[in-house]
Amino acid sequence: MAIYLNDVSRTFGEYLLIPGLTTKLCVPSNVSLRTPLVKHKAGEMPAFRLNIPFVSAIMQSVSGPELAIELARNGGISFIFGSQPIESQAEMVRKVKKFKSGFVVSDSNLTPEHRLADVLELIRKTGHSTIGVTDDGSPNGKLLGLVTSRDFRVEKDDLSMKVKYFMTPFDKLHTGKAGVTLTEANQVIWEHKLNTLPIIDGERNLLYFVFRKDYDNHRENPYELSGDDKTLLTGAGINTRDYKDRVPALIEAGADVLCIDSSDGYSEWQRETLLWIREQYGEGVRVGAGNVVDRDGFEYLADAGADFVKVGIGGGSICITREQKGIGRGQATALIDVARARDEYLERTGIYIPICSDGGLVHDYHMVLALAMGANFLMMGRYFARFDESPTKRLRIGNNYVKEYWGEGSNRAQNWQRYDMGGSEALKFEEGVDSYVPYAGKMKDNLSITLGKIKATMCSCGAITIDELQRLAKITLVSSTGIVEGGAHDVMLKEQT
Ligand code: MZP
Repeated sequence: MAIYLNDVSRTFGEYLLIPGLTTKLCVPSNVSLRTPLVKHKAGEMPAFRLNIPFVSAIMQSVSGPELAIELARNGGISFIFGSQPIESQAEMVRKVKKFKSGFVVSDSNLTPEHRLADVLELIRKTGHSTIGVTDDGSPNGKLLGLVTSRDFRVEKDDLSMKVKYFMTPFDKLHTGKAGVTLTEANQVIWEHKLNTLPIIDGERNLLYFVFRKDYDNHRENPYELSGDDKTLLTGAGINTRDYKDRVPALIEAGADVLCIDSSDGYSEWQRETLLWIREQYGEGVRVGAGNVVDRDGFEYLADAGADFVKVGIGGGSICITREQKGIGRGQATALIDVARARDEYLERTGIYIPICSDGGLVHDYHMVLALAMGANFLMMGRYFARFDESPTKRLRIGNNYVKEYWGEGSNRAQNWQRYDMGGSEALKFEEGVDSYVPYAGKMKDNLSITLGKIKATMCSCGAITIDELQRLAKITLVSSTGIVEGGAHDVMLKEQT
């Protein structure tokens, strides 16, 4: 006979936090959101910690290099999506690792043999009006000159004119040497009234541009998540099919943490993948696994060597797995079950394995509930997809701006490895949808509001760390009428009258 779990499968919207004593120490400026990312022995420091408990979903429409850079600069980490060829994923990882605040790898480059028509086409495509002229047209080729809008007149010049005849040649350029600091580079820009300073290495290869206009954008970021070598940290998604090729390429590219991306991670394929990584790299490569929704799944992946475990099946905003396959569990119930298993595992083994609540976080208060229920960090797709930095297009629909957001299990993403059921049979049905989300502007502005709310709630609960929140939180279930009471009710809202 089947096993029946009699507890109702619940989600975040059904719970509220009851305030605890707010001491005078409990002010938002005292709150630390630092949290462990990977497994560690009790009482020891984990190899990786996050400065804010947010990670971005392993999705095409979310975690590209631009978002990864911005999230790491704000204290979280992205997992660059794995549903792409190995080399292009590795290239995205490299892009994050190469990022230096204020130093931009040139994305518009041509050779001296290109023509004015190519210049115009490139400007149209990238929207950038500074073009590096290198011997091979690559971002890091030997620098031969620079083209900006001051070097040509579209109305008068012949479109077939070669770049070498109108570029500003190398010997007329001011350049900075590798290793120059941002302050020094800006000093040169200021002294010589430049718009751009190319930075080159000893062989004259172009490394970066420093732009005058970026000057104000690069104030210190107190939460920035970087390693000992000062590069930003980044994660990357892997799957249980091509890991023997993908993992070495990602490690070579500089990925700091990996995560097996699967909608249902309680499988022998995940175990095999984890064991292979341990065999090859020992503890030197950190890898999360999942997703699971109960104690059994957690313990299986913990025993197989996972560095963290992701929790959540079917709760994602773009997910239709529950409708299609009838598997899943209310996200709050799943999290509470796995958090208990994590704590008991710690008692038994002395090893702490962080857990990540993945998917279904809609309101900011859901985030603080998830942390209170035991999540060490939160993975979000929809939240990040709305920002300027996500890789998708911003569109105008009627009077609203939106961004595209599609599931990894949709026909558009074609990420069938994530839904792999083994064997050679191709997937027959979709588990995700293609959608729009409301455009919300810059990540930094949104994060400051969300984190502000989380800190305020923690103070109400008498906690200034996530660990304290998890120990002190009093959580209550709410009835459906109680939920109605929680919103504005029995008044006529001015904006609707
Ligand atoms: P959300 O933050 O948009 O609610 O959920 C994001 C999470 O949904 C991802 O991290 C992933 O676990 C899951 N996901 C991604 N694609 C699909 C799908 O196509 C999906 N079904 O469920």
